[in-house]
Amino acid sequence: MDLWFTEHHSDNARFSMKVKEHIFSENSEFQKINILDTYEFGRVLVLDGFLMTTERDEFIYHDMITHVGMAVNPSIKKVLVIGGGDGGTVRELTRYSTIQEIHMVEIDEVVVDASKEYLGFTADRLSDERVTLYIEDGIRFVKESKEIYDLIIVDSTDPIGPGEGLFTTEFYNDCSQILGDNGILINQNESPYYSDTREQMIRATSRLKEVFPIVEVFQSHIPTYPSGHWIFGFASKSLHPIKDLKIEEWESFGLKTKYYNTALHQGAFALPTYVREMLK
Ligand code: AAT
Repeated sequence: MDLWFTEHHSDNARFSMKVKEHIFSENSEFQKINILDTYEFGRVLVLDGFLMTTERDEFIYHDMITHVGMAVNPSIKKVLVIGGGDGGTVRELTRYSTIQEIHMVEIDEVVVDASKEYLGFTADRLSDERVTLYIEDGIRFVKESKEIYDLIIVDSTDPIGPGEGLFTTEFYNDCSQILGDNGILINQNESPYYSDTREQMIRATSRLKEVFPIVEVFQSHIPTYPSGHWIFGFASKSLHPIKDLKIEEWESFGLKTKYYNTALHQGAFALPTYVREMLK
């Protein structure tokens, strides 16, 4: 009999993929973790029934969550990643030889260990010598940290369960305290399409605006996330994502990216009218 994984995208819409093999399953202190091998999307990481990463389309998410900030401030040297236990965001960051320190704060050690074991395509750079891994709640880490970062990437689960506090005004305020004057915060900011994620996107964006003078959102196409239309937030104390884009400097890194490029960077901030109106 065929085995299928199904994610509920709304009360009336579901998304399914045919499973080749169920590789890993564990209930951690924080969430239910599953890793599956699928025919269409390769290996996939599922937390509490929601897809986090797939081998086939993770490049889109990890390119967009990493390179947009790096191209606005190519001098970024010290980066904080909150969440991101699969290691994909850290992998993209380690490609910049100019980055000196990467701190990653992931609440769930089981996600990291399982990713190292079964998802080498994202986790293989967690051993880079510039990376320090903290197994800790990102909310507390940010509140107590005395460091100053150039870039904070919030690579979090959706605002239910352990990820909920990563979408609050208080958390964004704490992030702002540990960002330098040219600091940038990038977050995964949900989707405008279905009603649940739409409300989450609107709320997160307006809370970012309470804290940061510059807030813009940008979009990308992620086939395995609900509706396939996904939004990221860009927040900064001083840098604008388009006016301050450093095309030549970023090109001079010579990175070969599969999704991101500087033309797409500019286009990604051009939003569909219905999304613009939601965020007014
Ligand atoms: N790189 C894409 C994968 C993720 S995983 C998000 C990670 O955030 C998970 O490993 C989860 O354990 C971690 N996390 C959740 N809450 C916290 C917290 N409070 N502190 C630190 N880490 C946390 C993102 C997928 C996005 C999915 C969109 N549908």
